[in-house]
Amino acid sequence: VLAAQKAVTLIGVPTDVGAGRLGAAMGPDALRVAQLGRALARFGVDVQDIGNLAGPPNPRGPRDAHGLRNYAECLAWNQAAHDAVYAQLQAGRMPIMLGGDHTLATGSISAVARHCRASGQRLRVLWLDAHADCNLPEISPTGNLHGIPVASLCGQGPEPLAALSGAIPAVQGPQICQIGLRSVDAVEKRIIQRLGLEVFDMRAIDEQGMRAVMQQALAGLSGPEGADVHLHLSFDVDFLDPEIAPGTGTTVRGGPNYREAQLCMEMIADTGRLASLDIVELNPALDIRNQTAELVVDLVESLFGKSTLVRG
Ligand code: B3U
Ligand code: MN
Ligand code: MN
Repeated sequence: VLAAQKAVTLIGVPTDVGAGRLGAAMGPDALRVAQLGRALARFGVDVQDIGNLAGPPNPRGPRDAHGLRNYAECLAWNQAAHDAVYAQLQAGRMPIMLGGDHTLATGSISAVARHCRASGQRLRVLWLDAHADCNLPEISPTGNLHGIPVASLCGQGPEPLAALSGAIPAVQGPQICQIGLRSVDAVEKRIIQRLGLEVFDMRAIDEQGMRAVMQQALAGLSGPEGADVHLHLSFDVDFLDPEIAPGTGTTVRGGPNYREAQLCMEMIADTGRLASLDIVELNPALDIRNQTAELVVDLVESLFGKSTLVRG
């Protein structure tokens, strides 16, 4: 196994309160139907599935005075995600959060940031997504909280969310590397710059290829120089091209194909530093015979070292 941990805990977080359409709340069970746990156990990983966290239902509310929809419910779910992820990190296990919409990364990554602060590790976040997710409440075109987690983690936006890790900001912009972007709002482009995020958009992948992009994104992680790095992967399923991954709420054409996605995961596996993972925005109501969930399981297998040959 090439992940940093041999003990993994699956944490289902069944909510779509941060999304614009319903269905991502069924993501955790679709991943179980696709046998995610069994796939990991085949690599000799000790897999524990603690089931689904509980939280408020989706009120499908309008935008509030700050421009956000379902804010109180989002906060409750993120607090629950934070607590569950932190407990698993403290127990020395690798948390895999099964979302749920991408708002939940505020909770999970806040827990990882808290853990890294306490243990003196350096945190690196890889954010695979078609979107930048760094809107601010006032400028968000939709008011959906799954469009703001990166800004929240970097200390922008509503205070209780930004403060979940116990420190503001939970993460510095340059610690976050976004890959696969192809739908970024005009104001978000300025926020990306202001926060200092590292971004490899689809144009970078087109021009340089996935291999060169991942080499840059993962620079310094392998070997002794990366020994104290905790690598967190936040995997929004809409990162993938909709031709191979239709089961997600905000598809954008022109994403990585099957081979590019596999290479991306294999190169992350090669670092040996992966220590926590979010799988978010899987929407079984939009999927075809659970194929997107099965693809995600296939890719997570690569993330845990299922490559063809022994290399290096
Ligand atoms: N940037 C838009 C669209 C969006 C972001 N993330 C998703 N969609 N999934 C927004 O609503 O903030
Ligand atoms: Mn996202
Ligand atoms: Mn997205």
